[in-house]
Amino acid sequence: MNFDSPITIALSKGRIMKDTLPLLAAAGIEPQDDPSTTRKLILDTNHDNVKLVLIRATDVPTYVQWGAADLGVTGKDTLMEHGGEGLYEPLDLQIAKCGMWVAGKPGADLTARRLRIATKYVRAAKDYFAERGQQVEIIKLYGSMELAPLVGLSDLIVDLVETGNTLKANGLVKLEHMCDISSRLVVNKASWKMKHKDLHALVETLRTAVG
Ligand code: PRT
Ligand code: MG
Repeated sequence: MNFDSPITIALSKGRIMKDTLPLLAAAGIEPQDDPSTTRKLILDTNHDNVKLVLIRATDVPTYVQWGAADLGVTGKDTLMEHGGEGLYEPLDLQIAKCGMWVAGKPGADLTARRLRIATKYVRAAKDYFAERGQQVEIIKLYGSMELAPLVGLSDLIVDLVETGNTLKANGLVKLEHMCDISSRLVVNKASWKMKHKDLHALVETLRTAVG
């Protein structure tokens, strides 16, 4: 591919990076430094016009929304919490897949009144229980949700589950499947108009690479 406009792509280190690099490589984009070990936050690529910015997973939609990056890769979970303002979501990259689940101790009663739910995913949890017509108290956490039911902070958690090993190691079980999660390509709405030729071609190349 050839890029006429400067393009900035936002990625987060970890599983999203690992699964996105092969897709970018299929589009002919290769970072100059090893993104998993470098301490740089802005990486040059083999294209003069294309840069990668490495940011915290939860910050990717924000950078793209404000146009600090033209496009980015972010988990559907993160996107749901962000709300998606100012973003297009043209492509499901089918990577970093997992499920969003209600989990808790075995036999926990999901229909009990005034359930306390600990989660990083406040918006998703609120919407889910509101749809069931259930009043719940949401406790916002930033990580290690699995601890909450063990120490009596909450009755249940809402978290992502991939293998189920983390729940199992803490004596918790999956109780209800909320939705499937995968990572999405997000594009800044203004960039999509102003750099349409380049971004459209890139999205279509990535679509083919995803298969
Ligand atoms: O870590 P940081 O606070 O910077 O941000 P982050 O946790 O959002 O980033 P990262 O890189 O950990 O996750 C990026 C994206 O990967 C998420 O937004 C999800 O869309 C996706 N993803 C896929 C997952 C998982 N699978 C996953 N298993 N993200 C997190 N997990 C965690 C889960 O929260 C739980 O603690 O792994 C644990 C469960 O894994 P299993 O295999 O034991 O079930
Ligand atoms: Mg993490």
